[in-house]
Amino acid sequence: MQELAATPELDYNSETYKDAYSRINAVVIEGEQEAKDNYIHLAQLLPEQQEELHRLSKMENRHKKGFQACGNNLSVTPDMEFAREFFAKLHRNFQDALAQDKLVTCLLIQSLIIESFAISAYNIYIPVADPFARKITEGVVKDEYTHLNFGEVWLKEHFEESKAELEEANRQNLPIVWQMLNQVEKDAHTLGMEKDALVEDFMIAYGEALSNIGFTTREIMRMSAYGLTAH
Ligand code: PL3
Ligand code: FE2
Ligand code: FE2
Repeated sequence: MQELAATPELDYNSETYKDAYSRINAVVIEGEQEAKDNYIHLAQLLPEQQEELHRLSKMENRHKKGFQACGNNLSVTPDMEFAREFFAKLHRNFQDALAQDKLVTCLLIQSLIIESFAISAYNIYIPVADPFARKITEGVVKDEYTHLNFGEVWLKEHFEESKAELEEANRQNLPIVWQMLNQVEKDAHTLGMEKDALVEDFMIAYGEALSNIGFTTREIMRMSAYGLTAH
């Protein structure tokens, strides 16, 4: 007896699969582009870490190219307009924070929220991906853990003075993540990914990051509740 994936066989070449893929693939490509730009912007606020941030930005560009290849491989044209709309709120909040030199908020949005989002999405995707995309995504997700760590390290070193701004940035941005997930829930399901699993993996990655930075379990519980319940 073999114990393989519990999901029924996915037909990667069906129109249904490819239609859903055109949006999910676009969202991931746009996410990598957003991350690439954000690391360049972060280098303005953290000049002493410029070299490292430029290195991270280049990795994001490679990720973007990898996911573009995944779309190509399935003959899917990514719906980039959908994806830009999908990221619009997080994009605007990052840009607003940047304009006000709010480094802590920028780090929360890029290093914690976007990277945790990527880690959860990619881990859930790997077991149901086509063989070409699986290989690429496995390589990418390893990098994303190091990106999450970059933000953790800085925020841990500056925890006391960053704490209030982190809580405020969490309150403003975490609800947006749940809105984003709702928008792709149906398409993700078509690709064999369940929303509950995505939420669970996101909270594990994000909660662990908050814990490593210095938040207590009680504080993490309180912060995680934002957006899940009505606020
Ligand atoms: C950071 O390096 C990249 C950021 C990418 C963020 C992607 C978010 C995707 C959310 C969509 C959830 C559906 C699953 C997608 C699986 C490939
Ligand atoms: Fe990435
Ligand atoms: Fe990343």
